Amino acid sequence: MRHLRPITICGVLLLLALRSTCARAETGADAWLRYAPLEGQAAQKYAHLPATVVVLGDSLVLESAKTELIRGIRGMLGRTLRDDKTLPRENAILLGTTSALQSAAPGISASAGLREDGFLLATEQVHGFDCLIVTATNDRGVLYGVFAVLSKIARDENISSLHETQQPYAPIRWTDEWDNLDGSIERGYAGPSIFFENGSVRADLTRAGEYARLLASIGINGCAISNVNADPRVLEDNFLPQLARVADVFRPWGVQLSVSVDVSSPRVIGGLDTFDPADPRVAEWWSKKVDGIYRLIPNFAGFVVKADSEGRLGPATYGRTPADAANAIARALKPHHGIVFYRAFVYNHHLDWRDPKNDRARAAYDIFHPLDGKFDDNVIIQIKHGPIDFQVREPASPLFTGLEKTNEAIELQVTQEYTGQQRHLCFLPPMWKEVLDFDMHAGEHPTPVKDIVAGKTFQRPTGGFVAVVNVGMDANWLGHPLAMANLYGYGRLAWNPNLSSNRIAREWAQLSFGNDPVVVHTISNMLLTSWPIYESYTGPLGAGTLTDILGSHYGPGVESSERNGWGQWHRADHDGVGMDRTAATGTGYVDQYRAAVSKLYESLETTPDNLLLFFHHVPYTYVLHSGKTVIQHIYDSHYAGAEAAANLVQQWNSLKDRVDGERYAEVLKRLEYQAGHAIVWRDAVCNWFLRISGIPDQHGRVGHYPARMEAEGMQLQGYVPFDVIPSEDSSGGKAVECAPPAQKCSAAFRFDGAAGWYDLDVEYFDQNNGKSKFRVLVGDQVVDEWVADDHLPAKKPNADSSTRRRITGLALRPGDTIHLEGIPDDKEYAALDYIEIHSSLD
Ligand code: GCW
Repeated sequence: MRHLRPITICGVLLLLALRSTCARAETGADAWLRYAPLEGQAAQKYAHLPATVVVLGDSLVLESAKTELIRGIRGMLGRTLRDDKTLPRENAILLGTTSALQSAAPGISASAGLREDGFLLATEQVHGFDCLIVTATNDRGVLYGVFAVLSKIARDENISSLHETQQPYAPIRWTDEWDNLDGSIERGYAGPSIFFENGSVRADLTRAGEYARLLASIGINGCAISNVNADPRVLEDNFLPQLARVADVFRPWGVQLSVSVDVSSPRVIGGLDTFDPADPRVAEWWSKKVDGIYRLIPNFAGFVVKADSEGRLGPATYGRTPADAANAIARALKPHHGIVFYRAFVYNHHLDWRDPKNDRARAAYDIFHPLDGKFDDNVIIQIKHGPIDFQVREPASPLFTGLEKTNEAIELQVTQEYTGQQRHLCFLPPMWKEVLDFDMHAGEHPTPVKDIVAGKTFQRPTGGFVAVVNVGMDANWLGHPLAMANLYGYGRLAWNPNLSSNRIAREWAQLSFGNDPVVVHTISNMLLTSWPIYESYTGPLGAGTLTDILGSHYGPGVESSERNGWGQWHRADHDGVGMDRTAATGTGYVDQYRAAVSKLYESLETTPDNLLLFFHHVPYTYVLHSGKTVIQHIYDSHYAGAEAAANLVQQWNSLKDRVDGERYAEVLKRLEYQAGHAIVWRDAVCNWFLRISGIPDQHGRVGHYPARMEAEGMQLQGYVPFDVIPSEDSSGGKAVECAPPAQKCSAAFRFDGAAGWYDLDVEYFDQNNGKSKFRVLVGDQVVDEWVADDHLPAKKPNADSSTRRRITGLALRPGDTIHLEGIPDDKEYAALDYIEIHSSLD
């Protein structure tokens, strides 16, 4: 071996020192706008960047563009650009609209055909000086161009010779937030609202401004801040000045404010005895209300409407249609160039489940297709990407081709309501892209969903993209540090749906964690595999997310879909599973698609395996294209999925010391939790299907857990066995609890295995109505203790609260007694399900 010379050792030490500075502690608040210092060679690449920035023009948005540029360059390169107002006598970065640039320096580059919000980045000589030009037709485009330059620098891209035009795919690129005025957020998983608290707009809107900056950096230009389950108070006269304060913090970032409104507002807060859209008094009320809003908020964007849905009032009260309601409101907004998003999420949630022809998936098309052409041109129909409700896999909604003479926007969901609620890693761009790229066959040439919603297919004047995001006051915005990849990915796809998921994942990883190739490769690989992993241990074959649809929408709840009016049925019985939506024998839903698509899904042969149970009811023994039976696929995919979830932990472990300690620890905690909860999912779904089908797992895994000691089978002191409901939510259908008057309980068993190193998995229930304490002892020695203080969505011991604690590296000897102690707290009775013991070498 070669001797290390002292200089090399110094080099190594220096490298280590550099690595530790780059591994700075981070909260995630900066998201993808970290502007972390570039080191050595990477920084050298930008040595010739001009020292001056010149802004031609004067507006809040241009001011943001300039300050952002200065901030980013300062952060990444440690230099403060000079701020100049006139064309320089030295190399410079020029920011301005094309018209401002042309009049200051005639002959300067201008890209023909730039659309609103699009921008041009160009390096060229101006009066003999080398300049980097960022230009657009409007100020917002200039801001977007600045963010693009900064992103290139952060990702180590060359900017010394640029001529690049970027255009948005569609004019509408919005987010919806389901924030309530009391500060709670419907389906929000990252703390309280950044907009509201205690019935008012927050006094401190710093976070709202920071959010607008994040949105602008990915090209989002509109944001509806209040829940679609709307509170009429949002339109009360004394509330409007509060909304204006939010608009003020959005404005510098080119983000237009919107709110969701309740169509019954004219009656509830307007003093009228009706909200009938055909009543002239109602029209006048909306008109006056809207005029008042625009007096305070001149750049107000418009409204979002949810009506006649899930118990909300709507035009049906008066026998009117969604078009009547939408147009009445749209006409009030029209003089101000405002728009109405009318949501197509309208369905009867009291559907008779006994009727095999009933089908919730049909609802949007059945209701909205007959109204095509009846909506005013400032109405946009906002259509969830699938016909049900953000399940882990759905086909594209047939309504996309059901409206040719009506503007459309696709509604996606960044907040992971049905995809793990930011406790499970689930990177959604690959799922969204399946729908966006899906050819709806509405013409001679391909007509993918992305083109239809962008207005390209049917030549609509407007349309685009909306995502429900639900960021909260948690420092990292969405709870899971890796979940922000979904917001980033949404913005990038709304800007350009032709970007690949791979590119988006890599960009995000670079911007959020730096350019270390190992980090970028590992994180993007984790992201890109995460949706298939989540799908495989939750709801495979298109059966829907087999979750508790009546409550949390979180853990497994296979039974909850059935025998109720909500219509998220999978129709599993003793013989088979799946919804028959064919035209021949089922609900006829497939006929809502154009011929080529309906033909594809009508036939069992051509329906892809991953959507089989969405379209067809088949016996459990039906053989998939993969060659497996349906039932064996269900078992195998759940086992493979749980294993793959465990593997995510290993992948993340390999990044220790390569990413900052704070985010490393937070992600690790969540991934370990996910690996445990994937087993809860696996066991609940597999056991449910074993019970109903009676067909055993070919590999003998389901129902057999040799490494497991059930708590109810241990020696109990104080602990009492009880039935967990539904039974598949716990191992063996039972668990033990330490209910009052007991104040401390224990469960013990003798270890009979060979002497060696072992890992212990303790499955316990962490409810949100108490903070029980647990201890594990081997003999007299305490080997672990913890408090069950997580905030899972459950007040009972069930699959939502079931949680795994892994204790690694225990030296066990035959005859050891293992004791579990629980101390209940409040309504949480320190419930225990089982212990599993595995050799540490496995
Ligand atoms: O997915 C369902 C959610 C509701 C939501 C509704 C909707 C805001 O469970 O919480 O209500 O969709 O999209 O309107």
